[in-house]
Amino acid sequence: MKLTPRSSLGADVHDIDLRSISVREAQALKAAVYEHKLLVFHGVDLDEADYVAMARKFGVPQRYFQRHYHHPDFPQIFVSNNVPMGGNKVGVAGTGRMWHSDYQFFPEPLPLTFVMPKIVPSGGTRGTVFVDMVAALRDLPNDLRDAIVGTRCFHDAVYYYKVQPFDIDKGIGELMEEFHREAPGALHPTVIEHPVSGRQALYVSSGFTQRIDRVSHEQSRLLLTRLFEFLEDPARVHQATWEPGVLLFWDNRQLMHRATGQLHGQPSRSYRIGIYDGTPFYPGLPVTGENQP
Ligand code: 7UC
Ligand code: FE
Repeated sequence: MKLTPRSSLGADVHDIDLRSISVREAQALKAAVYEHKLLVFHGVDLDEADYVAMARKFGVPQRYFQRHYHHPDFPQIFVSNNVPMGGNKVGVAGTGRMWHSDYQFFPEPLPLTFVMPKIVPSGGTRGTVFVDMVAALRDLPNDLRDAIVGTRCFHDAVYYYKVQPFDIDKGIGELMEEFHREAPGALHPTVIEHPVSGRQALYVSSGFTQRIDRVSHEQSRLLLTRLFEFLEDPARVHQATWEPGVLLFWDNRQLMHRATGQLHGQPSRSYRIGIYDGTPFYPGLPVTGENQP
């Protein structure tokens, strides 16, 4: 195995057969993802069963709360896809195109994410972009940091609900109510501590973060607008390009991300597996994922 840190963010990993790694090697790679925040594996060739088996060595694979995202044979695989499979629509097209951290809108967020591009549109800009939330907190203007330290934010994903065939004739309000029955949203500290390294990171995103708790509406809007402008400054944004044979692996406690670069109508498919890593998302939360089937 050869691990090469990138000058910007993350590290590239070459010369590794993920099909045959041991649980101990997986633990070492987990330590590497906590350290580097993002790992980009190269030369990866795993089928669905291999992929799920590999993921189990890192922790408990997640089953996404909405079944229409699931791969028909492997419910642990979250399918982002616009190409029919065996004549059927599988998964959801155009997921994760807003800045977010996975499952931020749940009380127990998702610690680690694998994304494996399966069909990569031509053009070369399809990828996932990331912002380092540890570096962002460190670089934040003092007055902004002082204003948000100690606060909590409320997160909600209802505005990204993808309408399903069975939703026909339902009102928007009814759809929102149904979504909130399963995922009512969640409060989290605006600055979280990493349970393994103790690093502090900002934990907000313009996709999911709705407001700062116990702060006036005006003040909340003002602070969040400043935060998002700061975070989304192109100088803070790092690209991991999708290529055949690439597998991305990142730490949701230290990065926010979004999918980029797909032109309308271009075929695109990726397979995500979320990992509960046996550690609370931040100190004080329970160890997540124990109730995954
Ligand atoms: O369709 C999507 O963009 C999925 C998004 C609302 N949630 C992904 C996640 O794990 O937070
Ligand atoms: Fe995501």
